[in-house]
Amino acid sequence: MRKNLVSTPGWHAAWLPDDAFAPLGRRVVAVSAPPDAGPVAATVVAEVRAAVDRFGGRLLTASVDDGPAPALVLALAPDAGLPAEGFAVARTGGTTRVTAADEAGLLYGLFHVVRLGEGAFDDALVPGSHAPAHAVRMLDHWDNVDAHDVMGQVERGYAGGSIFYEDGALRPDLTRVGAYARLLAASGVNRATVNNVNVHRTEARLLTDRLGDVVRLADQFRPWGIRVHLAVSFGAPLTLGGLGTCDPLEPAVADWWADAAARVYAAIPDFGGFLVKADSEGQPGPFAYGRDHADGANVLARALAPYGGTVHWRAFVYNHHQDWRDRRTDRARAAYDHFTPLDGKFDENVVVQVKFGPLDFQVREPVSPVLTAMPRTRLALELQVTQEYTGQQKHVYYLPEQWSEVLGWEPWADGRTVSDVARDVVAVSNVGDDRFWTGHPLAQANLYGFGRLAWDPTLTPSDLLDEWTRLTFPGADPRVQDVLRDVVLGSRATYEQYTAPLGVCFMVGPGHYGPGVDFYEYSPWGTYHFADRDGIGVDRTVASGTGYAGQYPEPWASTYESLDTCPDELLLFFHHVPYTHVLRSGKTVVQHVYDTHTDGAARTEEMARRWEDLDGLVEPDLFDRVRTLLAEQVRSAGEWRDQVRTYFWRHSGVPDERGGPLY
Ligand code: GCW
Repeated sequence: MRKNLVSTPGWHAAWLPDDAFAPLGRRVVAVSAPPDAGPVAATVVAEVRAAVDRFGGRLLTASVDDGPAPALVLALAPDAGLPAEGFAVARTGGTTRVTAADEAGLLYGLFHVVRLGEGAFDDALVPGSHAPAHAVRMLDHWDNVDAHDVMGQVERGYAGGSIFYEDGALRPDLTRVGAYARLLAASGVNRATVNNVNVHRTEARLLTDRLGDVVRLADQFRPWGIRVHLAVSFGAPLTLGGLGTCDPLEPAVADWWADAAARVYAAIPDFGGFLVKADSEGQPGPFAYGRDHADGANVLARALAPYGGTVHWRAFVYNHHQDWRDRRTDRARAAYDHFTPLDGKFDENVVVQVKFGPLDFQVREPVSPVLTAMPRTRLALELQVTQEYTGQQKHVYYLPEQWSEVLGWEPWADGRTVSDVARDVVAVSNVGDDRFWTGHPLAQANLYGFGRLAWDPTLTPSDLLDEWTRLTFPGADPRVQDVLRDVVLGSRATYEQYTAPLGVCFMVGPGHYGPGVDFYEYSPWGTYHFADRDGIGVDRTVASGTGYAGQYPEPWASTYESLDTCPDELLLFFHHVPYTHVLRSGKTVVQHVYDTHTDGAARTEEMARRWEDLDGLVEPDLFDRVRTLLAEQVRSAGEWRDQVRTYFWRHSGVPDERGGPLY
């Protein structure tokens, strides 16, 4: 048990410490796969070999029949009728047998056994088949090759530099990228985009003369069953190709993309495809030529199609030069207005990638209606593991609590969920070159949870946390699990309590951290609360507002439209109401704001106190890092509490009936 308290050198082992492999490593394990099965199968053999070497077990490869009876058999069985990447598990006669559809399934089966620990060798093991709910489970990296003047090496990155690039170049030593790929594979991720969607000058060249960098990254990811994608600039034919245009309907432009794709596939045969942010926040796109997003996406899709590649084309398109005086323009409407008329016009290998909400990864937004309105288009749900608006990895914010809600939301209230509608699930990575990978050590649970939920969206956040805890702290004192549950579970609700209330969005300060109630109110990026002396909120109804509520199918259009049925937590997203409006909870809006801010900030103090119980039970540097960050969370939550409460008091003149301090 003591060895759990020793820090590992280099980077933290996260959810794959050696000890997590002890139950399997102590046993006789047979891997049954032809020698030419491929690089992922070779990884499985290497993983098992390392585990048995460390813990005294034995690896059988040639034939399962000679030698001692194995406790575990991992077998490739392409004809067993299992779905791609899937595997089946059963236990008979003292042997646990994992049968896999393909080499990726073999690897996922191995990590399944690791997750089960001793349970994998218990005769009570429940047999079953496992396959991913989503074929594409992708992490997007907003990493820049050249550190950007404002955004740095990783745009919206809160965990140090990039693990890929440093000082304007690919890192010479990519060992850590391999270790990262291993962690991702163990969580179920199978795709990675290796550069920022804001494609700047140097990064654009990853498609051309810097392609060798992508080749080297793909080499690190391939053994782990992860295919690499590249964010490309729509303007590349113009800026890199010297064509004088990037009009998607110009044949020379189509030829340029076809050549570029051919070169990429010659170098990386299992390349995944392109990711594009076009006509969005200053990135070039088809609008400049009077073309639409289908024209733009299809020209790239046709270049990739011969090789089986896809274009992930982002729906994050809105006017970021809005005049705050203009009360009709509503940023929330934009993606739907731009994209839904194009349903059916995208080629089959185009995936329209939609942020989960209509705005921008806020703590509380309704689910994007775009996901409900493009039945003839392949869709990807885009989430954000990096905590841009959710505490920037200084605050504990357990994202699976939000993602489960989104994935399980039923747009038609008929059992069909967002997970059923979105074929791909994508998220912006939260990883950097920080020793703990994610800055905040507990933010590792978000990265882990993303992969697991993309694989199986029905897993509960609390089970996922326990799973992550068992792997990350194997053999730890039982108090570790108790404390982690106390600190982590409910943290999304706590953050929501002390930040922007009732579905009002933004209210963040510069850099999107900390309170800034009016910071965006008069900005060109959109207007979010319209507070005056009488009330607050955005009227997005069809009857009297921007009409956004009408973008939903029934029953949600009517539910959101009416003050009587709109859920409290989204009230101010859909309605402008007096401060004294009574919520469905029975409280007035203003008293709700006072109470939640007082209680939410107080809760962070309890979280910090609870963490102290782990002193001496986890590695000292992990303990200290979380302690320091919790102190910052307490400070920041107090600032949020005081600013938001005081803002509401000054605007409404209504006192806090609980008598808390107002300034
Ligand atoms: O969330 C916003 C961020 C930008 C980001 C953009 C996007 C990569 O503030 O930094 O740019 O969204 O998703 O494209």
